[in-house]
Amino acid sequence: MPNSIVIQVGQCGNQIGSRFWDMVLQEHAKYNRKGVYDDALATFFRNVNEKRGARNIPVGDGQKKITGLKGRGLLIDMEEGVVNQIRKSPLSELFDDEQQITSHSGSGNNWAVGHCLYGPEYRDAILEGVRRQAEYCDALQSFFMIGSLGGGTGSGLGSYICAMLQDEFPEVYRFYATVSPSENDDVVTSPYNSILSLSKLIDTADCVLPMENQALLDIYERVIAQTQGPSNRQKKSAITDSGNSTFGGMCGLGPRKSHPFDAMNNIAANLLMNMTSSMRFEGTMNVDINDIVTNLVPFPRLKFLISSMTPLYTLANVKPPPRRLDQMFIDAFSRESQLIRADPKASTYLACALIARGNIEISDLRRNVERMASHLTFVPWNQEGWKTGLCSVPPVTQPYCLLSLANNCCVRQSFSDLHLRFKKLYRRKANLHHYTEHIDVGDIASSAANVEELIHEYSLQERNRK
Ligand SMILES: Nc1nc2c(ncn2[C@@H]2O[C@H](COP(=O)(O)OP(=O)(O)OP(=O)(O)O)[C@@H](O)[C@H]2O)c(=O)[nH]1
Ligand SMILES: [Mg+2]
Repeated sequence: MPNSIVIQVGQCGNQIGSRFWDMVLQEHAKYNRKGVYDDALATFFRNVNEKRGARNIPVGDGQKKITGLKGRGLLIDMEEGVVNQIRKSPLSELFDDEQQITSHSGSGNNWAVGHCLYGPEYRDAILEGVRRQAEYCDALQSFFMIGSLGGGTGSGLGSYICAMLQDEFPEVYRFYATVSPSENDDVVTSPYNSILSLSKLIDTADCVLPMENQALLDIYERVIAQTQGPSNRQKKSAITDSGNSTFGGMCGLGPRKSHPFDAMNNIAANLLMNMTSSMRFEGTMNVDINDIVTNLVPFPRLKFLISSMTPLYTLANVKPPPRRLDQMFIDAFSRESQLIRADPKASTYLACALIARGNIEISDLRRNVERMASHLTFVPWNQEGWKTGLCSVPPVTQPYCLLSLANNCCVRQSFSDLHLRFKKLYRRKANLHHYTEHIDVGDIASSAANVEELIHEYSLQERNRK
């Protein structure tokens, strides 16, 4: 079974990463009752208790300390706050000191500080950390990076690390889950950071999974509205995992304060969980991570996959109202379910993957793909551009769910919005001097041109629709 390493960078990256580790543990705890170190666990965890061999890994009650497992991950931030919180939580059992790389002052919401100062300064330490994790793997297949576009560390250092991985591990797939800032974001410089970071990722990642904070928030609010519960507080905790209950599989985060981003981060973490479900569990039609890149990225630069997950209440810890399975497929293509604010049905698909989990038959998949295909527009050269997968293991609280990953031209809307916000600042040279201390103004202009070119390339595909 292939192994993957998670590299979480900056505040947002580490906070989403924490949710991921906690939830992935829950999932394995539910389906690995005997505590056997198996292929499924090996994807993201290594067994560090050789004496125990493959057996007796404490799994499943959410109480016992983890003593036999370490996560295949690196926790990187140029300030200490978030990583210190992880250190104080039961999740800390998962990570040795060598897996945590922090500094003191952060990148001050400045991409250039993260990229040009901290990048070279921490390169050796980070590379050493990655190498060590890679050595622990039997078959390292992919890196999953997580970070925001709007801050300084996730965007600046994160994109630096992605380029470093491209140089040092060219044969290992680089997936990058990005979070774009909402318009009322409190980081004034986020448009600069986003454009500079995006430009680097166009050239260095194999596949980017863009999410927007506004879309995550909208989904969260919709889940709350759909969730039936006696009180608002209960409804909220259904998705935010409030601090009162132990929320975790083998370790649990234990009692802790819920964080405003928790609900949104759960959604983001679910994306990574579902995407890797068929790497981790058995299924009649497994979709490997290679398959996703090969099938969904037809051109090296057009590698941005929009995602949706249905039913929406999969994201909440509540009992689903009875609904038709087919509705889940219809919803997966709706604007409201997308993790960016864009409408794939009104735009052109280059390719689309559907990964279904749980008690779903191949015939359900076929029927729904056939039915949906007539409502969607695919590029003329890839009319049958579907990739489908079935993983028999459902998410923890629901009988089934569906992840859609699509290379769709509507993604350019997300970049156009960021580019517009960038231009507003750049035209007046507002805040620019913070960047030109570290990079040439020409570098900023060429990054913007690179993103504009990407928007143009997606527009061309759109125009070529039949
Ligand atoms: N969804 C989500 N967004 C977050 C979270 N934390 C921060 N953000 C968003 O990320 C952007 C700021 O980036 P951060 O991740 O805080 O910055 P950083 O990478 O730590 O970089 P510096 O603090 O500037 O060194 C803003 O758009 C925030 O709204 C989080 O936990 N979840
Ligand atoms: Mg920070």
